Amino acid sequence: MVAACTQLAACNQVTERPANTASAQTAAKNEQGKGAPCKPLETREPEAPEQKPAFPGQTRACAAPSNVAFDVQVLAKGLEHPWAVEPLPGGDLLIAERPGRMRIVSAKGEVGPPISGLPAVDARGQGGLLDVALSPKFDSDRTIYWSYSEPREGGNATSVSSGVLSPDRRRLENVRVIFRAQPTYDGTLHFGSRLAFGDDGMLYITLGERSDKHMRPQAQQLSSHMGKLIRIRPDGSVPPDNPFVGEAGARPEIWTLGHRNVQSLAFDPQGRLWEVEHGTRGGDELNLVEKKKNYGWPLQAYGREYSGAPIRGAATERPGMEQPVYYWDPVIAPSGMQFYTGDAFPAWRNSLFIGSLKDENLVRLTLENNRVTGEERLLSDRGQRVRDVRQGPDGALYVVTDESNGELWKITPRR
Ligand SMILES: [Ca+2]
Ligand SMILES: [Ca+2]
Repeated sequence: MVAACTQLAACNQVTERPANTASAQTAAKNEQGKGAPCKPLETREPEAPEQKPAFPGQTRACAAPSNVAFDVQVLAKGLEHPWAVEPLPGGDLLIAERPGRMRIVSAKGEVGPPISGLPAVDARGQGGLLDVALSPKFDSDRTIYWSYSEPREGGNATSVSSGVLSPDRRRLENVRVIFRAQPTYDGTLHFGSRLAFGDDGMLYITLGERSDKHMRPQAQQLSSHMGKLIRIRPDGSVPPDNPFVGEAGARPEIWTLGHRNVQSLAFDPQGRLWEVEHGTRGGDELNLVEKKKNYGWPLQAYGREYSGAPIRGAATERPGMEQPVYYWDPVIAPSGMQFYTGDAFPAWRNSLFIGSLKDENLVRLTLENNRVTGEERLLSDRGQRVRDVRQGPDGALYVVTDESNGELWKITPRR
C-alpha cells in the first residue's frame, strides 16, 4: 500500500549544503583554461587505471561546488522502484513504477491509484515499465508515451506505446504500440530506455544492447535495433530524413549506433541531444548525439569487463567513432538527466543533472563549448539510488529513487 505524505510538515526533510568558498564559476574557469590548478571532484582509485583520456578534461573534472542552499521535500514514499517522474502541467507528477504501474502524485504529495489500461510488462531483472514522456501537445491531446520491456513469444524487448489520459486521469485510452525493438531476445538486461521529444516534433528512444556477449556486436549492426538511438514520428512512422532510410538491410528507425545501455537522454537549451550511457567498469559515458554517428560500443570503449578482464577487441580510440564528451571512472551507474533552465536556481542554470544509482546521489555537471568544466554531487546524505530527475514548470527539480520503498523528492531553494 502506498502511503501519501498527508501532512507535509511531517514528511519534509531539509538538507542544507555545507558552505563552500569556491564558486562553480571559479572552478569552471580554472578548468577552462589557462593551466591554473584544479582539484578534481573524483579522488577514488580508477577501475581501469591503465586507460588514458583522449583529451584533457574528458574525465575527473574540477570540483565545482555551487554553494546553493536548497530544501528537499519528500513528496511521496512507498513507490515501488519508480523509474520515471514526469511533471504535468499544473504541478502534479506522473510516476512510472517498474513493476508496471503508472500513477499521478499531486503537487501536494497525494499518491493516486494506478492508472488502468497499460499493457503487460516483463518486470524481471532490469525490465518493466521504464520511461514516460508527455506529448509536446499534451495540453490539447492528453497523450502519454511510455517504454517498457514487452513480453513476447520467445522472450522480450523494449517497446513504446502511446495512450490518451482519460478526463478523470484514471485510464489510458486508445492505447497502441508505436515501436517494437527487434529482435526479440530471451534476457533480462539492458533494455535502455529513455524517451525525449525534439523541437522537430520527433520522438527519440534509447535502447540497450541486451548485455550478453553474443548480443553486443548487434550494437554495430544496422539490421538490429539493439544498442541504437531511435527517431520516429509520434504515430510510430519513420521520418524520411532518418540517416539509414533506403539503405538495404538497415532498420530505418535508427538515428545513431554503437550504444551500450542508455538510461539518460535530454535536449539542452540549444536544442542539441545528449545521452549518458552505462559503460563497462570504469567507462560510463556522456555523449553529444548527432545524426548517423557511431558511438563505438563494443569496439571502442573505456573501462573493463565487470569481471576485471579487458574488453576483448575494444580500444579506447578508433577512427570513425565518436569519443565521449566525458567519462566516469569509477562508474556512477547513470539514470535520468535534465538540463536545468528554470528561474528557481539561477546558479544552476544550464547545469546538467544526472542521477547516480551506484553512488546514490545526484551528479551536477557544468559544460562549456561541449566540454565538461566542473562536477558536483548532491543529495549524497540520503543514501538512495537516484533513478530519474526532471525539472517542473515551477523550476523545482523532481527526483525519484530506485528502491522497493522508493521516494519522490521536490528540490526547491532554501526558504
Ligand atoms: Ca521521461
Ligand atoms: Ca561510446
